[in-house]
Amino acid sequence: MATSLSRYLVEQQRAKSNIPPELRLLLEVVARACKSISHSVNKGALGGVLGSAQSENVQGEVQKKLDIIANEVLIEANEWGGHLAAMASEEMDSIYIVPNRYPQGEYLLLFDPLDGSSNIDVNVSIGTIFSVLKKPEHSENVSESDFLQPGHAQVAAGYCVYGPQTTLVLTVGDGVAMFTLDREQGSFVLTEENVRIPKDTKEFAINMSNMRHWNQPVSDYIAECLAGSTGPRGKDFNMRWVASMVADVHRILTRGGVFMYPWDKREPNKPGKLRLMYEANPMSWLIEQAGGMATNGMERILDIQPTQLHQRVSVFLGSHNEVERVTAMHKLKS
Ligand code: P6P
Repeated sequence: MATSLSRYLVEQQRAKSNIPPELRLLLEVVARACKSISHSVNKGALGGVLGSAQSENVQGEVQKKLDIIANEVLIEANEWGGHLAAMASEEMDSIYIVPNRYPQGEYLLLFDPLDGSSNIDVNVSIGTIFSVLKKPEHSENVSESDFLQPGHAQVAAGYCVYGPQTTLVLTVGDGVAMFTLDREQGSFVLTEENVRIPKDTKEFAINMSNMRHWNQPVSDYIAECLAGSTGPRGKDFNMRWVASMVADVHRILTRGGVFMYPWDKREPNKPGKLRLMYEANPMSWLIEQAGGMATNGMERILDIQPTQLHQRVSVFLGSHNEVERVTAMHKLKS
């Protein structure tokens, strides 16, 4: 008998008491929202959902129609349930406080509603990334500062990748489980649990077109990979870059690898491109829970104390020994 997401969450709570009813409701609501987003994504041109929305988000990026649709789906699915106090999204300048007409709960939900949107119009995998925090006890009226918690405070994190399969990947701090959407049943079915990333890899993911902008440790690390069996690594490497973090991370969770989006000289005041709160933190927790490692080149991403909701961070994550190596190269140069 296939294990549904609901059964997995109930049995996880029964065994480990780490998914109280309100959190289970939250995760099931997010999963239902991802099913709805998957349906819209899969329609593509037939649903009139491709192309630009002719607007910009807080990041100054042009929003795709599906970015806005996915954001609205997540807001509408979660605001009435009584499990959340507020939400934060890559697509919204400030937090969304649950309206007074609904009861407020003890959780905070953060998400990148549709990551990798530059791939939407070219039919390449994209995804939804989410992170769950608890509202601080002392907090009467929820505010943005309540969200500024380090990644190790997350109580749940995951993503849903909209690719050849629609797969939900989740951790509540007791390993990583994967659920594939059974479209005939309309439910997510457990297809992998206790996901483990190989400690070593021969595959790296980075946008090579930025090479001239990297700092020395990244240049040195990539040069070693490119030298392959003729260089200090003594083995040849392969390269992948989907330009969709969800797709790259899913590949790494599935077969290992190292993903890098480092700081570069183009905008020296920006620590990196990716956002800490709703991209790097949830993905880093998943990677660590699967036996991998995630740093900003110098420190564990999950230990970074946020100061702004939309702050960015350099990201090195994946197979433990590779991330350890490139991090050590940064520390040597610091
Ligand atoms: P570039 C997508 O826009 C994203 O935020 C991540 O999903 C992805 O890894 C990265 O940016 C791609 O950036 O500069 O290669 O297009």
